[in-house]
Order: sequence, then structure tokens, then C-alpha cells
Amino acid sequence: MPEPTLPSPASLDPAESTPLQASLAPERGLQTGEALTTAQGLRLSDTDHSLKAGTRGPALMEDFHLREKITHFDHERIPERVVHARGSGAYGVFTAYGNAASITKAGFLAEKNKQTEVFVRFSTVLGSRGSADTVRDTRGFATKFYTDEGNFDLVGNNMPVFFIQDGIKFPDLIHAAKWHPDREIPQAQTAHDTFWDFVSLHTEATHHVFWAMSDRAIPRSYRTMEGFGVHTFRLVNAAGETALVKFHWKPVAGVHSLAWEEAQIAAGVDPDFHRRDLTDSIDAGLFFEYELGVQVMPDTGDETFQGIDLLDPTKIVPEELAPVQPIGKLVLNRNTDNFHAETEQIAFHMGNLVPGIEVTNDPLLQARLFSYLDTQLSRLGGPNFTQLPINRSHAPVNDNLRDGMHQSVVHRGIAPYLPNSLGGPEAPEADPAGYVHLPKPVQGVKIRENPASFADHYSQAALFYHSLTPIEQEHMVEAFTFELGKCYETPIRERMLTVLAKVDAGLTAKVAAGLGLPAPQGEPPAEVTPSPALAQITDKLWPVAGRIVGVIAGPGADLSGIDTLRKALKAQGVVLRVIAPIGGILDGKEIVERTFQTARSVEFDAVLVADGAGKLVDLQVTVLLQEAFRHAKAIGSWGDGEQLLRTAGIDPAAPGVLTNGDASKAFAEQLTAALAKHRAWERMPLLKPAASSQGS
Ligand code: HDE
Repeated sequence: MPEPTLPSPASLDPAESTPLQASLAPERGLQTGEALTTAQGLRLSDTDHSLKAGTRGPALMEDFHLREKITHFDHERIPERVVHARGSGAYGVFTAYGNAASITKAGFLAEKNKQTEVFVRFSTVLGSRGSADTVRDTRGFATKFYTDEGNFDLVGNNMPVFFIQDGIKFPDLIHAAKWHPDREIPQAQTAHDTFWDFVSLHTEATHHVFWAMSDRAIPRSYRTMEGFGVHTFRLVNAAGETALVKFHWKPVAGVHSLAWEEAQIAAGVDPDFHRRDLTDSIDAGLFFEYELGVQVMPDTGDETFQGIDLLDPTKIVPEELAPVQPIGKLVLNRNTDNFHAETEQIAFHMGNLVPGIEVTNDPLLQARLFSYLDTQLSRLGGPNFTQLPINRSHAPVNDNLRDGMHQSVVHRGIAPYLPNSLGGPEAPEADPAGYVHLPKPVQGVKIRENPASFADHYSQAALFYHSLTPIEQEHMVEAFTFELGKCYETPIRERMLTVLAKVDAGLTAKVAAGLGLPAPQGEPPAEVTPSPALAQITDKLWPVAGRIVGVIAGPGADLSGIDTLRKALKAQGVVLRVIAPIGGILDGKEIVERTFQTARSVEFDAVLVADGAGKLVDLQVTVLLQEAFRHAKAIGSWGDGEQLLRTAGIDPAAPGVLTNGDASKAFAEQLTAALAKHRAWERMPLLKPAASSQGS
């Protein structure tokens, strides 16, 4: 066979040219002799022979402007977090009440009125960076305190327990909970086979699964979300005395959630629901506030409290046994300037501790001490990520760490080692003012085995379920039914029902009925003492700052009434938004912020119909009102607005529906009182008759 020969360049037909040649050919737009422009728009000289059109590759390589710009662009992304990829953050100030001095020497907690800058990053766990905020998931609540003694990171969640007791299981949990590896679906949710396969086999997850199926997994706002340190920490005071504590963030606005349908709608209508709420609120001066509290338990050698193993991260200590004592207040008051530099590059680490705060032997916590430092090496490209502005300690650091990729400090001196006699005054080996670990005796057999106390997987799941109100319990029944209903494999559903049966028979019966499966017999804990502090729905009234009221108006609407309402609500920090048929100006006033097309019920905590808007006919407005009604939100009208409620099929006499003759200050007060309850819970029997009859 003859050897194949390559055609000579001269024999190439321009019509069959390679893509590179074609891109430079005259018929693709460049005329021979026409100057090229660089990426920065600079016109290259006509005399620059090598960069004229019609030349080949090497000329492009010389266009260093283009190369620099494109090269940098090509590398704009860094790996997203393997978990908690979707997040948003803000700066704030933490002020210590000073009462913690009795339990810790950490200055930022112990010194009365001491103010410390913080950065908080809230996150979901499962979704990718661009996933929706309102999915059913655990939320991260990670706080970096830039204290005078170095950074302290409290990397917690909005649920007080975790799925696993030993860190080595974390990859299994996350592989099961994230998307299926063959198709990378579903995104940001647990409603799929592998998650339920894992948790039904790995029953130490049961307590956390109950939290994940509760309303806690769909918070209304980061403003209304509790935070938990989860693990037990050991605090040390100035006298060297120790106490075991659990950290809590208590939101000043109370703990409130979305309705499940609302969360689903919001995921499509506004995937940035929580991020927008955080940043818009801070811009409007409506800051997010939380109290930091501690449950304090004596540091007895066995690390248990009232029979609860404090080193088991699947267990809580009920607040009725150890009250949460407030020790300081956090106000989130400043948005980021650059998401990448701040929120994306922040690197939390459980080992960022300050004197007075120690870790315990919780095996999950111990594994985290490794992972958080390690993960930054691939996320942030080397060991010098602590020098990034967002990660840098605000206290002076002298660690003798040197060189490495992306080193940005020009270290001086010739003696980056200790002890030395060349770097100035002889430095001691360990600075007594620095972090010195508390001496702790260690004994026992080295073995991979859980302590016997870790074997109880069900009693606290039952405690949690029985502490909720019937409405919250009903929501949980619906969540289990929905999620298991999304599994393809019947054996997985059946197996999970056997797990539920070990927690509560009533719940199991309802979920089984929803799935069309028989309810298995189990042995739920015989006696459960509920912890009322775990329920979200209470008689308490909460601050309303940051709530949003939508007012439906149209041509001829009572604009002065809207103005009166707006002023009265603004005084309480409530934002009023006018919704009208078209945007911009209504009857000569530029007050319209949402149109019938752009508004959706999920962005309002209450919806009113203005006088003069009663005769409007619009299907989207009907849907908006009906959704608000279904989600138990306060609804109201004044003047002829009532007519529009009726058009939407809403009985003006129904619970939580406020009607009035005019938009007076008194009407605004009624409305804020309704907002302070979060939802018109008294409407629930109408919406969910099952919830009101639930006995368990
Ligand atoms: Fe995390 N976790 N985690 N985690 N975690 C990360 O760290 C990990 C655990 C939590 O906004 C990662 O910097 C292991 C419990 C939050 O940047 C990674 C184990 C709790 C955030 C990691 C746990 C958390 C993370 C991903 C089992 C609640 C977001 C990127 C031993 C108390 C922080 C990163 C942020 C992030 C590992 C268990 C909360 C991979 C191995 C328990 C809030 O290092």
C-alpha cells in the first residue's frame, strides 16, 4: 500500500480551510491589510506586519493583551465547596454582655460591652452554587469572630443535631444525599432514593432526619433562623475552671418558616429568595439580630448531663434541663462589596479557637478539625489562604509559617524558627498569652467502636416530634410522605416506615397511608417528655421589622390611604410595596414597585387590597390572594377592596382576614399585630382539618 501523503500548503483549497485558517480568512470579516484591535481595544499599527490579517497563529500569541485577559477569565472560577456550596454572607458586630466571664476567659465573650467584628455565612448543604435558596435542607450558620486574640470560628447549623456520630461517615452521608452520580439529579434536595436508602439503613441519622422533615428545613428568612454549635465545647475561665457548653444563636425576630408550597414556588420565582432578603434588608437598615446563648453543663469526668451523652452529636440537651443563657448580641449590618473575595473565599476552620474555648472528644468534631483546613488547599489553591483579607486575623500573627503558593507577605528577618538568637529578643517556645491546650488525661483502648450510649437512635427523634404543635407535626407527616413518595424503590419506602415506627405509631400510620403502604408495627419509646422550647408555633408575638406587605391597587385607588399605611408600617420597620396592573406611575404618583405580572405571593408576609381596587379583574391577582390565604398569611382590605377578596373566593369573615372602612393608623396596628404572629394560625383548621384533629 502506498504511504499516505499530506497535501502541500499551496495545494490547500481556501474553502476547505481549517477553523484557525478560516477565522483569519478575508471572507470571515477581516480585510487583508486591516489592523487588528487588541482585547483592550488598542489599534495595532499598520506597520506591525506580523499582526496583519491573513497571518497565522504565532501572530495571535504575540497579542499579550488578549492572552492576559482571556487567561485570567479562563481561571475566574474556583472549586465550589464540596458541601454548603450555596451561601450568602454579611458582616456584623458582636457585643458581649460580660456575664460569660464566669465560664470563659475568651475576652470577646468575657469583657462587658466588648465589640468584635464578625462575618457570617449562611448556606444550604446539598445544592450547587447556583441552586435555589428555599429548598428543603439543613442550613449552615457559620460565624467568624475577628477577636483581639485571633479568629474564633463557630461553624454551626440551624439544627442542633447531626446525621452521623463519627466523621468517617461524612462522605457516605454526602454521597447519598447529593445528586445521583450517574445523572447528577436531583439538585439540592433529599427527595430521592439514595438519601432514603442511606438513612433508613443508617439509623443514627433518624433524629436529624426528623429535623430535616420539620419546618426548620424551610426557614422564612435567615433573620428568623436559629443557629446551633451542635457539638459540646469546653470553656475555661481565668481561674482555670472548666464547663461544658452548647452554643445557640437565638434570632431576635423569632424562629419562623415558609409553607412548603411557598418554598417550592419561591425556588422557581426567586431562587435568591434568602440572599435577596438578607442583602436588601441590610441595605434598608433593617439589620438581622441574634443573641448568642450557652447551655452550661458541669464538666464532670463522664461528659454526660442528666443521662445525655454530651459527646454524641445526635443528641440535644432540652432547654428545660439546661436553659440557654444569653451572653451577647450579634447585629448583621454590612453587606459585602465583592461576593467572590468575601463570601466565596471565606474559609472556616474548627481549629480557629481562642484561649478560653476548647473542643471536646466528640468524634465528629475531631474529624472536622482535620477537614476544614484540608479542604482549603484545593479550594483556595495552597496554604496561604489565611492571608486573604476575609480570612486574615485582625490580631497580629507571628507564626513563622513561610513561603508557599500565593505568598503575599514579604517576611523580614533571617530567623523564622524558634528558639533563635538572631531574630531579636529570644522568644519563648510557647507564648504564655497564646493558646495553650488544657492538659487532659487520656486512657482506654484504641478501637473503632461507638460507646454504648451512642446506640439510642430513636428516643430524641420522638422527643422532637412530641414537642411540636399539631400543625408542625402535620407538616412533618406531609414532608415524609412527599419525600418518600419521590423514591422509585418500594423497599426503601418500606424500610423507612420501619424506622418511623420506632419513633411514633401515629406518624407512621399517616405516612404509610399517604404512600399507600401498610404501616409496620414498631416499638416507639414508651415515655417521652416533650421539650416545649422546640416548637415554633407559640402564642408569643415577635418583632415585625423586615416584614413585607403587598398592597394591590389600580387606577382610582385610595393613594392617601396607602400613604398613611406606609408611614405607620415604616415606623415598625415593615416595608410596604404597591402592586398595580402596570409598573411605575399610578394616578400621577411614582409608587408602583410590583406589577400583576412580576408579583407573586411568596414575597409578601401579608397582602391587602386598597379601596378603589375592588373591581379589578385579573387572574394573577386571584392566584396571589388565594396563595396568601392558603399559606395562612394575614390578608385584608379597606373600602371596596373587600370585593376583590370575594372575587378570589376569600370569605372576609375568615380567620386572619382584616377588613376595614379606611386605611387608618388603627388598621395598620391590626396588621402589625397579625404580622407579629407570623401566620394566621387560627385559619389552619380551615386549611388543614387533619392538623387540628391530631392527637399524638
Ligand atoms: Fe462541615 N464542611 N463537615 N459540618 N460545614 C464544610 O468546609 C465536614 C459538619 C458546616 O460557610 C467544608 O470550607 C466534615 C457538621 C458548615 O464556608 C468541609 C464533617 C456541621 C459549613 C466540611 C462535617 C457542619 C461546612 C466544605 C464531618 C454542623 C459551611 C467547605 C466530620 C455543626 C461553612 C469548607 C462555610 C463546610 C467538612 C460535619 C457545618 C468539606 C468532614 C456536624 C456550616 O470541609
